[in-house]
Formats: sequence, C-alpha cells, structure tokens
Amino acid sequence: MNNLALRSLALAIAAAGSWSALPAFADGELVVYCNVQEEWCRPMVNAFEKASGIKVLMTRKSSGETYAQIKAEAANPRGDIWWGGTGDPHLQAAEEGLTEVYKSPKLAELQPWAVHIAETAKYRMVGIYSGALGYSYNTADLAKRKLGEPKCWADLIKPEFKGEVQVANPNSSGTSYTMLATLVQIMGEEKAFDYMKALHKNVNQYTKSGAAPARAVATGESLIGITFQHDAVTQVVGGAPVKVVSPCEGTGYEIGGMSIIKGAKNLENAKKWYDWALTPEAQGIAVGAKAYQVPSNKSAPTPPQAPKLGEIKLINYDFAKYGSSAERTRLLARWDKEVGALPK
Ligand code: S7P
Repeated sequence: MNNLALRSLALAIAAAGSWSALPAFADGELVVYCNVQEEWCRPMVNAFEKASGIKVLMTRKSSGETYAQIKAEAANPRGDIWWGGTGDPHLQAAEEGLTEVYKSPKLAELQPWAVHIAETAKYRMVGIYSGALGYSYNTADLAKRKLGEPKCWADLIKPEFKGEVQVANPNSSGTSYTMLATLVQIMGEEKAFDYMKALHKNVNQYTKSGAAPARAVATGESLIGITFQHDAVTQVVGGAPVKVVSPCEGTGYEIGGMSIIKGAKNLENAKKWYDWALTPEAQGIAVGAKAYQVPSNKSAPTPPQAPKLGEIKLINYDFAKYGSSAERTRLLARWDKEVGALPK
C-alpha cells in the first residue's frame, strides 16, 4: 500500500471511530446561556440531551454579564435560552424586548411567586427558583481572631472588618445587584449609598461571580462573604467551617429566571427546554448538584438544607421597580461613580 492509500485508510478509521463515539443527536441543537453554578448547569444539560435527543451547547456566565451579552448580540442572536440567574436582569431584558413571549403549559404547576414574576414580565420570563440574600463568615477564623459575631448589615461596616468582606461587582453579578437594590429598599437610597461607601473600606475584592465570596469564606481567603444564603449552604454541606447569616434588619431575595432569547435560531428546541426545565424531575436535579434554592414547581422537592424563606425576615422586594431598565441602569451607574470608583 502506498503512502496516500495508508493516509486515506487512517483518516477513514479515525472518522469512523469518532462518529461512533458521538451520541446521535437527531433533533438538532440548542444554545443555552446558563447562570447558576457550573456544577448544576452540566447535569441539567446532560439530562436534557438524554431526554430530548437535542445537542446542547452551553456557556456559563453571571447574570449581569449574560444580560449584556444578549443585548450586544441582539442584531444577530447566538443564544436560544437563558436559564438561571437573578430575576432583575431577566426583567430588564423583557422590558427591552430582548426576550420572547412564551406561556408554558407548565405555568399551572408553579408557585404563585413564579407566575407573578412571569406576569410582571408580560410572559417574557418565568420564575424557576427562589432564595434569600445574606452573608456567611468563617467560624474558625472569627474565633481565632476573637472578633464578635456579625449579625446585621450594620456589623459589616465596623472598622474591625476592614479588608475582611468579599462581594461581587453589581454590574456583572445578579447577586450583588440584589444586595444594592435590597439596601436601597431597607435604608432609602441616600443612606444605602453611604452604607456601600463605608462597606467599600472593608471590601477586599469585588469578584465577577456572585457565589465566589462564599467559596472564599470556606477556604479562609475572606472572613466574610456576601452572597445568596443557599450558595453559603453549599459550603456548609461541603464541610467548611461556615456560618450563614440572615441580617437582623431584614434582607432581599431573588426569583431566579428563565427566558427565551428573541430571534432564537432554535426556537422550538428552546420551548422544549423551557417546558422540561419547569418539571419536578428537572428541578430535582438541583439537589444532586448541591444547589439549595427553593424550586418553583409545587411538586419539585425542596432540599431539606434550603434556607427556610418563611423563617427569614424578607423584605417585600419590588421586582417591577428594581428590574426595570431605567432603575437598574441608573443604580448601576451611580454605584460605578460613587462606590466602584473609590480608591482601594
Ligand atoms: O449559585 C446559584 C446562584 O446564586 O447563581 C445565580 C446568579 O447567576 C448569581 O450569580 P451572579 O451573582 O454571578 O450573577 C443565582 O440566580 C443563583 O441562585
């Protein structure tokens, strides 16, 4: 056999081998923008591919980043479905016409808060889970340094916590925007901005991702981290010396969202994901991924470790106002100018 024949044979074998190793995706593709933790995005994708025969291309980003990406891609949308992430940027995208109207037949199975946010968005988004904001601290580190236990938002600006608090940047992170909007609703806007300027002195790093501060607390890299409480519970379940705090003044919460991207190239497959992601089976995948939000389908199991929303002093978070395009844009610009720009 000459060289050319040998090369053709090798190529044919390689091609046959790789094709047979791939699952047969007879039903097309779906591009998913996923905003929860990678550990939960992956099993969701695998389960959907298995159930539907549709090939999923997934990327994971934070909520604010995904909103910005969808806006930037609006003239030529590359994503089909936006799954997870805080409700405010989904609401902003809905108002700006960046997402599609869709009324899933599964709406009837959902908790009232999940349907209410869908109504607020004129059915351009739906609620898929809920969770309260708070913070966590490293118990071993706190004891070693003989510092008093923080219990309130007010404690986080005390001088003894200088450089000890980690939180995300509210532009990239839905978690951190939830904090900004929560403080404004609890304290009033002027006092909330005074508070965030004082907090700035104690912040060691503004991360891109909202859940990163919970991991930094678990490893002892930061003493305190402001995150959703369920993201800190993940660290507790993993065995880290972490205590989760519901601030004494009260706190805000999120309704995690799902939206179909306007102009989705795989619209029918996006609807299939949408309906499937609202089933108890799909929502039950969270527990195995150590994700402890409260699911929106009434029949989906709520993990026993999930913070009990009924026992937390929750504010009446105004999603319509703080998810509106004008308010979210204005508050983020003010944060950039008055807080983010301060020297460190
Ligand atoms: O880890 C889960 C979670 O906290 O992440 C989502 C959201 O994208 C927050 O991340 P960013 O702050 O980085 O945007 C939340 O909706 C969800 O509960």
